[in-house]
Amino acid sequence: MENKAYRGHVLALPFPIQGHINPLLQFSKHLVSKGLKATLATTRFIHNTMQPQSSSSLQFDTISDGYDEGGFAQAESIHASLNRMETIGSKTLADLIIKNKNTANPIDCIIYDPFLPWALEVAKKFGIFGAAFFTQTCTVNFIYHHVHHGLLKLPITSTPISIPGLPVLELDDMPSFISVPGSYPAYFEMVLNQFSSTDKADAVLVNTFYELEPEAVDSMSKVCQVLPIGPTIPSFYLDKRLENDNDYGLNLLLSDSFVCNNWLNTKPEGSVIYLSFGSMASLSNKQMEELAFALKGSKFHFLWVVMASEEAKLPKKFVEEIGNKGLVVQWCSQLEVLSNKAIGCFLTHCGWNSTLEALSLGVPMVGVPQWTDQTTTAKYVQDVWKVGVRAKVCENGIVEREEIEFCIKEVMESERGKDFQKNAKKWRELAIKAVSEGGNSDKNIDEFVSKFVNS
Ligand code: UDP
Ligand code: 7WV
Repeated sequence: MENKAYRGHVLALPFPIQGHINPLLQFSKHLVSKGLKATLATTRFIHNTMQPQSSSSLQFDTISDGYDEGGFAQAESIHASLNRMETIGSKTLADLIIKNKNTANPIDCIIYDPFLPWALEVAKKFGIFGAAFFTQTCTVNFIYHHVHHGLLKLPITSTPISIPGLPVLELDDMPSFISVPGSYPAYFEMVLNQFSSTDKADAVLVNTFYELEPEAVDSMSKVCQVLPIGPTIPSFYLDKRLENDNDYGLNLLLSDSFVCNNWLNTKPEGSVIYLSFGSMASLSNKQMEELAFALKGSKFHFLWVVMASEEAKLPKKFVEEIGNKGLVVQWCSQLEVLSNKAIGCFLTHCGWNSTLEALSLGVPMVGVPQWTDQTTTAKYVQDVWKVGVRAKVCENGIVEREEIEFCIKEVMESERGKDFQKNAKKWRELAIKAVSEGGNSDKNIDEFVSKFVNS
């Protein structure tokens, strides 16, 4: 293996959570298909708690974020965890680079999550090509870029907000760190800090595709050259160009595909609502209750991912009472579910991966965003991509059961719903085109590789 003539060796360093690992892992597989060796560096904690899929064409290695035993979510504070990740991450990343130095395939390029801007400094210390890989929409990145450079002053005192290349945005459409001043200051600093390093990065990659946000990509390209390379969905679900690429292959939680598929396969086409709030779900008891009652009251079947940490928030006896109408699971293979014909709509928190997966598989959505970039993505789902509705939130911050039922009906059975379906199919076609040979994302991947590879 070590003697194989690779065109180069890239090291991919994701922020160590599911929603950031998936896209960088998939992108690495693309690079392997272009003749490169790719190593994905996870944390020791992640490496010790799960098994990467053996069929994967990637190598796996580790750095430490300083939380080898319990993971960084166990840290005393967000601020402390990010600092520790920087100190120990920088040191162990350097060790990893050194370890590869005198081998047949030393590291030529580091692709880092800009949530970890220190990775670029380490790369530069070793004279290695460094590429930032953004895991949120170009729109959201551009908003943060504006704030970081003082072009958008906070707190926002007049609305709507105009940013070149973006539709006019209301306060509620902005990322939560902006619309809810003072919320998660350490994370807000982290998302703004993404731009502390991009001027020095040798390339800036974004997991989106040009057609989804052409004006945002064009606007941002005026300040730094951005290369949209997405969607980073396993090839099996798009153009099927990569062999054996039908799963992300690094799942932090176990799913029971057999149970989900069997259940879905007994349901008529387009008859099931799929619900998930992603890997960091943390809803209030009241919100869980409103969702539960809405589902019970609606006439549609549903498949609901309720993570173990959220289960206690379900109304008592809910699972028994719904019978065969609904299936509640702790985790699923979301791509498998979304591509099942039985699914008619995805009620989602609008995490960027989930949204991109729904667009790529042509599934219309009900957006129930919770925080971070999800609010902005939900705005686009409804008003830009026109593939669904965004649920209205009451003064108490809750989306009430009547609103949930209304949104579900809009998507599942209204005239507008037919348009959502048509538009979703269109986005699927465009996503396939973007990653296929000669498509915009495919060309950008080639351009990226040519920046650090000689042959
Ligand atoms: N996911 C999954 N099974 C589930 C729920 C989610 O495989 O039951 C995957 C989903 O396909 C996506 C990722 O987890 O790739 C979640 O990322 P996203 O950006 O949507 O949300 P986050 O977890 O970062 O909030
Ligand atoms: C995890 C922690 C903080 C943030 C995110 C994930 C995200 O939005 O991707 Br800001």
